[in-house]
Amino acid sequence: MNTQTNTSLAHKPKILVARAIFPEALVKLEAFYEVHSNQSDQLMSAEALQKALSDVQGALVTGSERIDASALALAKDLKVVANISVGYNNFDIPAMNAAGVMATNTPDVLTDTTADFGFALLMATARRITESEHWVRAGKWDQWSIVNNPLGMDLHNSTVGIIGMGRIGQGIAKRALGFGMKVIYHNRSQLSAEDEKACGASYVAKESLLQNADHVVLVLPYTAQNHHTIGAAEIALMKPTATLVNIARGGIVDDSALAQALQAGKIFAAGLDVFEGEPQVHPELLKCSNIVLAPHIASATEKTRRAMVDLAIENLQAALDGKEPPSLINTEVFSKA
Ligand code: 8YV
Repeated sequence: MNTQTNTSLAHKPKILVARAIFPEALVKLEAFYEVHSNQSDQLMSAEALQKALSDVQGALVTGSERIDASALALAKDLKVVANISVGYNNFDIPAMNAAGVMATNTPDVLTDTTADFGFALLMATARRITESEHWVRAGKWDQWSIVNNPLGMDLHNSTVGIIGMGRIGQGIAKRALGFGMKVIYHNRSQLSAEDEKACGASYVAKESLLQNADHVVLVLPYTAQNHHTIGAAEIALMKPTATLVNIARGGIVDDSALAQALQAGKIFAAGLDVFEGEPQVHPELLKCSNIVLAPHIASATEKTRRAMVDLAIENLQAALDGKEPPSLINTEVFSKA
């Protein structure tokens, strides 16, 4: 790890920036803190992270850094870990509570960017855009054809089934309405009548969603209960013409079962931005042509990534100033402090 320390500011609180961030954001932090930053962007080992957290009061991390009891074992001064991510399945919240460490995330600022991407992935998947591009690049396009061109599935007038109807799920539903799609959804809890109306969505049981949707989009948070929400049994309920899009988290889909289903033509196609064990991708998925693959980039526009970093910094600063961070997850730690 290439760790840089600004030693001239030793009287300032120490913080860790676990991954590369925008240079301007680093400069902003250096005005207030003694910053230990990992601008090499190389993922730290668990041991290096534990050591790096041992003498800092705050840390900015991403979804790739696991913050659990072991990471916190030597962290005697740590007050806050600010995730540059809305999902926080990398946080062991009970362990952070036990250590008295505030956990924060970055909701709202990425909702529309992520919903845009979910819709883009859905369109690319249904209309076989990457498969078509590979076909053109491979020189296989020798003539226009009614039937011997990559034929896709329509979005307009189709039914989209959204599993996980938080802010991003609702954003996708609103976009689907613009395409004249029928929107059904499944969620831990049903939305208020007002929210359902705003995104034209009807609540259905998971089985009914899988049976009726032409396109299934996954936007639920990863929890132990949500592990393999979609496996072989769920795929078996889907229409053979259906598509599946996962912009949620790896582990929500059983990637091995999905690869088998895609290879056997049990569903039409899949679009994946997240993978079990990413950045590794299941080798059988790589063999499928009816798939669109992306490297976990749903929030990746420069404007949004800057907004995520800024919100994470705001959270960290509030916590270190003794104020309640705007997106504090474990409020009990703040109220006890
Ligand atoms: C992050 C994400 O880029 O916010 C999330 O939950 O999935 C992405 O926006 C990723 O988690 C890296 O921190």
